Amino acid sequence: MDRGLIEFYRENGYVLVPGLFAEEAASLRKECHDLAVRLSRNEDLDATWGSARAAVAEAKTTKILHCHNVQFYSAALGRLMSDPRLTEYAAAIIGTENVQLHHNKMFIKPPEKGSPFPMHQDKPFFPHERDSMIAAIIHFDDAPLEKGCLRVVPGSHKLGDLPHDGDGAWHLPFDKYPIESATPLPAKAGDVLFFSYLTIHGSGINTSSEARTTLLVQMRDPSDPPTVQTHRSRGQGAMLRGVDPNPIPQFEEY
Ligand SMILES: O=C(O)CCC(=O)C(=O)O
Repeated sequence: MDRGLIEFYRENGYVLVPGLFAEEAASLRKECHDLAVRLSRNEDLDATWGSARAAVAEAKTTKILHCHNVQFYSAALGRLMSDPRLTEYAAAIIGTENVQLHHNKMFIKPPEKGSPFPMHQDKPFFPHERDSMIAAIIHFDDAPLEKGCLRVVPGSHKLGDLPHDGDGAWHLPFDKYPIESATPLPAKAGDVLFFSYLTIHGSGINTSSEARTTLLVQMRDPSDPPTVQTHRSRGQGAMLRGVDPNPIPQFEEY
């Protein structure tokens, strides 16, 4: 592990680790696209934010395909989340031995019309006591600027909790935080982008001729409890590295 990258994260609230999954990116990309085909037989996978449609003129007709909790549909994607190449960085960034899954989301931004994400912090969606939550975006294909790569405001993880607009689908005010003003982080297939749930981030429209395919994994220290019981899902609480030192039953039995 490159300790310099961890230092970079502490200062900037994000870090792009190159090539972690470069070898398997193409096969995992296919795994994602096959999954989207299987799922879309039974449901509409579009997850475009209403606020994106309202604020970005071109987003009226865009789409983004998504799937929560991929481990219930693909063993390869499930294994990826506990792969030590990912979890060792996650542990070092969080500053813990133990890494717990909060949730994950596969996103496919389709060519020419892939939806944007308004700028936001993730914290309002699922606040935790010690702010240990981080996201890792695993890139399965190249994500240059024109594909709507992630954008961040470097150092914004130090700003604390910012007031968001919305009611559950939180975003920062569009006039103060236009997507184009944030720093784009183009990535290559196999790169992993880690960022704090306090780091301001979003992404633009995919206007390129190829899909942008990613898996976003939200992880936390299992000893950092949520302050609000919200954003719960079936796979939440699974250990990706180490142990849960103080396990408590989180859900009623199904
Ligand atoms: O994948 C992206 O472009 C951004 C996703 C995001 O910000 C989110 O799901 O909170």
